[in-house]
Amino acid sequence: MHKTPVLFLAVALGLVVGPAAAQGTPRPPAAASMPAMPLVQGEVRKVDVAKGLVVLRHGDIPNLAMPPMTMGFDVADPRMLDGLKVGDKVSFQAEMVKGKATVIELKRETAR
Ligand SMILES: [Cu+2]
Repeated sequence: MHKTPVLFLAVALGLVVGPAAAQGTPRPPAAASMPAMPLVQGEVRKVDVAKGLVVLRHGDIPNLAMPPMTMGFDVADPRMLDGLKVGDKVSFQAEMVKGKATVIELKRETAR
């Protein structure tokens, strides 16, 4: 079919390696010495700054062998919760710390 001109245009505009491709796909485990801590997508359901707790509806967390669900997490640093609101979309990394699921990295998506 007539795909060639479209593809050419996409390449010319730099769309082939655009942000959409980079965002959706989980990165393969990093080589070298970086620990393979996957970024997980989530949505904020509740924030409790005083207790350092956040309830997230989260996607698959491979490193915790956890399927998608809604649950509470401790946060490694309460400052992560600054300005966080119910309904915010986040990407985060979670780890078991002293037997509790703990968010060790949290980034608000800039969508809104
Ligand atoms: Cu969970």
